[in-house]
This record gives sequence, C-alpha cells and structure tokens, in this order.
Amino acid sequence: LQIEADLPQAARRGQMRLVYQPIVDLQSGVVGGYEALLRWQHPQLGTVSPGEFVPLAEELEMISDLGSFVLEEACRTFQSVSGGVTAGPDAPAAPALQVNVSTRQFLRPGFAQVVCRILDATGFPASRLHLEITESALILDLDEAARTLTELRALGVRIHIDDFGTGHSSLAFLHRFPVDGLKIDRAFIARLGEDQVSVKLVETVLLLARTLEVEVIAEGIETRMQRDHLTRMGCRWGQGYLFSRPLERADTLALLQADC
Ligand code: G
Ligand code: G
Ligand code: MN
Ligand code: NA
Repeated sequence: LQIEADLPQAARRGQMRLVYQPIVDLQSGVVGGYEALLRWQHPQLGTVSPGEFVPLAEELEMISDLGSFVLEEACRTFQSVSGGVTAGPDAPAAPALQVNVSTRQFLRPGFAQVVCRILDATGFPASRLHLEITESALILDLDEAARTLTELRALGVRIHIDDFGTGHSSLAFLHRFPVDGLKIDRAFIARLGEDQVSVKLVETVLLLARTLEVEVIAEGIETRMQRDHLTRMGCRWGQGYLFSRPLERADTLALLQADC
C-alpha cells in the first residue's frame, strides 16, 4: 500500500499540515474555539483523510509521534498569536484549541506527560487546550483511562467526548469519568429535520449535559434550519460548514490576531 509506505516520512517531508475549524456561539456567532484537523498532502494521491491514515498510524505504532506533532504544532500556532496578550477583566475569553487524540494515543502510558512537556515547551495555557477523545478511549482500558484522565485534569487540560452518541458510553461511564464537554456526532445533526428520533436524541444529550454541567458542541451544522432548531433546544455551541469550513493556518492566525 502506497500510503503505508509513505506515512512514516510524511511529516518530515512537510506533507502534514493542520487546518482549523471555528466553533461558534449559536446565538451570537462569536467564535469560542477552533478544532485542529490534520491533512496529509500526498504528492501523488492528493489530500488523504485522517479517517484513512490515523487507523494506519495506530497499527504501525506511529500514532504517538504523529499525535505529538499535531499537539505541538497546534499549541505553537495558537501561542504565537495570543502569547503576549494580558487580558483585562472585561476581555472576552481567549478561544479554546480543540485537538483530536486517537484512542491508542490516549491509552499509551505516559500520554499526560507528553501533553505536559508540550505545554511547557510552547507556553500554551492548559485551560485553553481541550482534547477530543472518543468513547472507546474510555472503555477499552478502564484503569489506564482513569489514570490518564486524572493526570490531564491535574494539568488543567479539558476533555471532550467526540462523536458522542455513536459509541457505547453509558451514564455510569460519564459519572465515573468526569469530562468537560460532549460533541454531538454530525450524523444526528444531519437528520434533525428528517426524523423525530434524532430530535429526541439531541434533546436527551442536551439534558444530560445540563445535568452533568458540561459543555455541548453540535457538529456538522450545514443549514440555518439546523442551527435554529439547535438554538431553540438550548444548544450553545456549534461547528459546521454553515459557519466555516476548516481554515488554513494563515487565515486562522489572521482571525486570532483580530481577536487579540
Ligand atoms: O477532517 P476530517 O473529516 O477528514 O476527519 C476525519 C476523521 O479524522 C475525524 O474522525 C477526525 O476526528 C479525525 N482527525 C482529524 N484530525 C485528527 C488528528 O489530528 N488526530 C486524530 N487522531 N484524528 C484526527
Ligand atoms: O470526528 P470529528 O468530529 O473530529 O470529525 C470532524 C470532521 O468533520 C472534520 O474532518 C471536518 O472536516 C468535518 N466537518 C466539519 N464540519 C462539517 C459539516 O458541516 N459537514 C460535514 N459533512 N462534515 C463536516
Ligand atoms: Mn473531533
Ligand atoms: Na465527530
């Protein structure tokens, strides 16, 4: 497989880059954060999706290096803009940086130490770093997950559950593993106008989030109808093509600069 042969050198050859998708307050439109999304620009194959190469990187035991590259690049990029700013008491909160962490990367012993080292090296504030993990990261190895979560929270890093609703986490899990936010999978958002079950599901997640006092982000919002529906249901945060596609680094920096 060509991607298997080329993946080990891809980052070193400068073929890996991050794009950043804004996360907005659905009422005001104000940007509250950005999700970093990895892109592989392959010289022959064009853009290869992380959906394809992240599982491969996990199999090839390369996910820790790739994941560290992502974390460091994202933190460095954000810190390069907001680093020198001392916010006054009335200043709006600096935007969060959401970074995806694969299950194997999360469960690898020493992951929290890697995060700690990158925060130290870049100077990026832990409280602005929100890691997105999926439900499987919590379920596959309960002890390691509990240990890592505790260590990350001690650093002040926040944890969001990505693709929420598609995995197997139960209420008991959310109780045992305290997290800071849930991202409602875009499959449910896509069906909001079409079936009542999706509406009920989204309402249930919103209620759950309110009860647990965690943030909710609705993913994959593509239409005003979806946005309005979510706003009426009390969802605060949203992300999707309606607001913005993922932005190149330079465009992200320009937006961040304007905020500072
Ligand atoms: O951006 P796109 O829709 O192609 O992403 C496809 C999948 O890859 C999504 O599940 C997304 O969470 C994941 N992904 C995107 N960027 C990263 C990354 O930097 N690290 C990991 N582990 N997964 C990522
Ligand atoms: O699994 P995760 O939620 O991290 O995946 C995020 C992926 O969703 C990114 O690859 C991003 O490109 C994609 N995405 C973001 N907004 C939209 C949208 O409005 N519609 C669709 N179909 N995909 C989106
Ligand atoms: Mn994500
Ligand atoms: Na998702």
